[in-house]
Amino acid sequence: MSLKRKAPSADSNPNADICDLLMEIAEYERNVNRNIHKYNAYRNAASVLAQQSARIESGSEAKKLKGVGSKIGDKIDEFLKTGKMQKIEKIRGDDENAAINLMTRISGVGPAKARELVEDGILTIEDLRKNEKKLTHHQIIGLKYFEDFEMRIPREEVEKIEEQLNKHITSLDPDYIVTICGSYRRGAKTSGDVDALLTHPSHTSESGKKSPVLLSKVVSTLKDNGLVTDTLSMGETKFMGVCHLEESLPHRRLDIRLLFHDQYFCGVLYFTGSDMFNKAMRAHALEQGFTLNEYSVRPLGSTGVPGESLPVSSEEDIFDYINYKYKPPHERSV
Ligand code: 8DG
Ligand code: CA
Ligand code: CA
Repeated sequence: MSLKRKAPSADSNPNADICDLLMEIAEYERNVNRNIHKYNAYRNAASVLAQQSARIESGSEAKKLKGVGSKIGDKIDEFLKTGKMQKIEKIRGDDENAAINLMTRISGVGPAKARELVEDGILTIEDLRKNEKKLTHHQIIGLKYFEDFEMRIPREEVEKIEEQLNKHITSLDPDYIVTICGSYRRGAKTSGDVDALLTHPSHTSESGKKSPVLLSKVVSTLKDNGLVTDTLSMGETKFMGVCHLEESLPHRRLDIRLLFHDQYFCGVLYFTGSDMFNKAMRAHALEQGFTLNEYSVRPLGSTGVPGESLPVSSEEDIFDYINYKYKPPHERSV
């Protein structure tokens, strides 16, 4: 999963401008100050605001919303009255902040590495391209495709990538199951990357390590066919890399996760997101006495200890267990 989160503002959000500013401050708090607490506070406020159907008219109105505290409320008020936020002006005016923020946009570069580079006097992408020896393999590939990875992927292109993945993977074995999750599965018109989940009926938590299904074999096939061009990182269950459809198109970020067949739908639910939706659903599960994660849904005993994983053969099963009204993927973009 990338660390880079997107503003939750949708096309129809009447507070989109405020949400974007709050997300800009959120990112500054995470990337420059490394203050995850403030990062979450700004992000939550932006998310709550994005869910309002009408334009917020004042800071005091904003403060009435759960998730908007008094300091953030004041900033919203300042913006509504003056059209500006001093905090934003300050953030944008500081070259060092801007450079740290820029560096964190490179795949594989986190806030600590970004600060280290800037302290070494590297302030631009051009500077960094002359100093590749400071970077890991992942970061070098992230830098190589910096411009490409910044571009959103049109839905039609994800459809083509999906088609190619399916074709090559099922030619290896027709029983493989591939699902593209993330924003694409939620129906988004564009996506930041491609989140592919993979399973096979013979690959279960029982068969476990003895299973002959290997992610490395799948990735080799995709490389042989030219769809996958680079590897950022490769584990037994998670591949992070790069794919490319044709010369005229940018290179795209592709993640492939291999899941056990009996845990597949919990994974599909989790990786479809959005992460705000997941948070809300997990909280509801707890209220109903269940613990839910990317692998399983389990009942909590009277002492709060999770029991055995419940059998799941669809996403609907999970909603049913925790007594949550089923929401199709396109209604999960909160
Ligand atoms: P995008 O790529 O189009 O920008 O959006 P996305 O597909 O929703 O985001 P993503 O970063 O690719 O993450 C895919 C899913 O992973 C996301 O929809 C829900 C799940 N997820 C969580 N928590 C987190 C988290 O902290 N970071 C990330 N990156 N993903 C998370 O539930
Ligand atoms: Ca992703
Ligand atoms: Ca994604």
